[in-house]
Amino acid sequence: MDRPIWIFATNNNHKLEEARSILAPFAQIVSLKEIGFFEEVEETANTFHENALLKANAVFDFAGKPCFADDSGLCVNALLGAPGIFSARYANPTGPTDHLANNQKLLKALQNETDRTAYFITVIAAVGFSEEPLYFKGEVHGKIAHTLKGVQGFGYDPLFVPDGYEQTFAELGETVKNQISHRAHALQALKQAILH
Ligand code: ITT
Repeated sequence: MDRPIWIFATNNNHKLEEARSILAPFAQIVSLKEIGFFEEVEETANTFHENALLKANAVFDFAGKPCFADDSGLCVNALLGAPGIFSARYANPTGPTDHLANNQKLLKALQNETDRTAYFITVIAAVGFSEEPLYFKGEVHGKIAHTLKGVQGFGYDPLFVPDGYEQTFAELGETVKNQISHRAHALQALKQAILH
């Protein structure tokens, strides 16, 4: 049977690669570039759910085909959930995402903290699969390291040590990350709901 075509409404190529590697056996994941969508959708809402829906709706309005978006971030307990929905814009609220500056700002914010527990969260909004939007959530819990370690992945991966491991996501690499990450859990839930 032919795999269904699902558009992934993201401008983040790392997210795209992760989704393709997790969902490839079940669905063809089409990028925004492939459908000719080059707008930057403003994330103006206050929740992961609403921001994911903004991105998914904008692309669904353009393409009219089933699509999903992922809004995600890192929530640090000692920082009362920050950077949270502002994870991409943590060090540079109005300009482009600077992952190194984000990681450095996080290390500074935690320099006097003993509680370094944190979790990544992904909320997927899927539009065009049924009458109403569908939502899928995934989390992975762990700790923030004291220095950046590893070169794989993106964003806060060089600082995030998932529970049960001694290395960061950036050291562990995609095979491990794609089995246990927030995004992996949310994508598996999407797959289960749509394809059973
Ligand atoms: P799109 O909105 O185009 O999908 P984005 O990178 O701007 O791409 P978000 O608005 O969801 O995505 O912001 C996610 C930020 O959260 C991202 O820039 C990282 O700082 C962090 N983040 C999310 N998932 C991550 C992961 O798997 N590993 C490391 N950092 C992650």
